[in-house]
Amino acid sequence: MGSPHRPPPPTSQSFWRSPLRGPRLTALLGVVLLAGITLLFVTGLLSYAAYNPDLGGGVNDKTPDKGLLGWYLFSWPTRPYWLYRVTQGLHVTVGITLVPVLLAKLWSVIPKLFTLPPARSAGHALERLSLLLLVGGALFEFVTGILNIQLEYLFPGSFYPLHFYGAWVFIGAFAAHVVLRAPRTVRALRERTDPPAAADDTGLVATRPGRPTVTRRGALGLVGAGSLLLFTTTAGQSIGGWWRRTALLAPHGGRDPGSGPNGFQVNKTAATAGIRTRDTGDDWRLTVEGGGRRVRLSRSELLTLPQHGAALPIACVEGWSSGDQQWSGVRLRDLAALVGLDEQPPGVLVESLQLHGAFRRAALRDNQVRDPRTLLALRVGGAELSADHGYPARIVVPAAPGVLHTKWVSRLTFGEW
Ligand SMILES: Nc1nc2c(c(=O)[nH]1)N[C@H]1C(S)=C(S)[C@@H](COP(=O)(O)O)O[C@H]1N2
Ligand SMILES: [Mo]
Repeated sequence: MGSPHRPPPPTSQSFWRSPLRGPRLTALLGVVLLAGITLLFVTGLLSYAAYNPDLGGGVNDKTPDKGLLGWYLFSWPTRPYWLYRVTQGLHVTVGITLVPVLLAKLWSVIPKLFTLPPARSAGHALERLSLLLLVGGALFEFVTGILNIQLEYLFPGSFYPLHFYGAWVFIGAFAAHVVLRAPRTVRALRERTDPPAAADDTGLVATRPGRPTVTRRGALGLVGAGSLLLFTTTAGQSIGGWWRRTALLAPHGGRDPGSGPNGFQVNKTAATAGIRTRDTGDDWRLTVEGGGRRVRLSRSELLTLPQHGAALPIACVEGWSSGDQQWSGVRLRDLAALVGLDEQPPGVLVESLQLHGAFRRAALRDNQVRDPRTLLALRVGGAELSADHGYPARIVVPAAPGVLHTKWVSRLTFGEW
């Protein structure tokens, strides 16, 4: 026997009492998410293309079984040189900024999660299943993305496949949701106010509303303020330089990289990569292979080759950037010419001294090798590279993700590998 004073269960619409809920609030948050998530998806796809995943041997590809999901891959360009810094900075910054909006949106529809019966019809069952993929997919993508930024590969290596396949599952459910809800959203945005519960066919409006503690405008303001706070404490890591100090939430912002020409962001130190000083001393040689030939060069020999400069940033998938640094060293295409590949040099496999780790080697495409700003850098900001920045030599490539900027290089193989 139900006592009149027992609170209703969450499966009852009268359990949910906030007078803020309603189709208009949900629609407003939904439109912001539609714009934001579309941007996240596009910049995410671009980031994957920027990794050169379809280069021979699958050296760079963390999702070799992607099949048709790689349909859109194209040759990532080398200009403008700040391209990846912008696309990935947007991906990470917008992702973090959207967190309060996503949480508010989920809050605004949470009564629907408990609706009984679980399915009224086959169509309704299908719709609820797609909502499961939608909500689960959104949470999964945000959580894996944020963990990757904050904790430096909590799931080493497997972050990429998780985030990649998760994105496709999520975006499928998201597209279906946008199409199904478009009419309702447009209607809710046209009507200036949310309907009273009696006229509400969305099941969002409280049937027994409690007393408001904040106006709807105030609630939206809180969400916006939360987003703004996250934005201002994150964006600095992508902008770099002085702005890094404002990046309170960006994990790499706090680590002091020291001062001087080498005083900028270090992702992985020589010590953590297991680089021993005796391997980078006078006995170090660079092996250049290709076109059936092989040359070995000491660092002083490399310094007698024509030296070129390029102002380029390191920009990591995690969203941070070093800002433009003045690198100098030998053009990769000049090194290809040393083994006779001076006309239309091919792509290159770059290998480092490092014995273990996912990023000890990387493949660059022919357009990257041919760009005159792609260097085997020996110096930065007029000084020798520091051990942590890749001494004796590291790769820099315009517009490419940080992961392709191999440090402690020991071997270059042009063409087939
Ligand atoms: N040998 C080697 N090179 C490497 C890496 C690595 O782990 N090992 N990390 C890469 C990644 S993911 C990035 S973002 C940049 C970071 O460069 P930095 O530490 O000089 O800022 O170096 C790249 N080069
Ligand atoms: Mo990176």
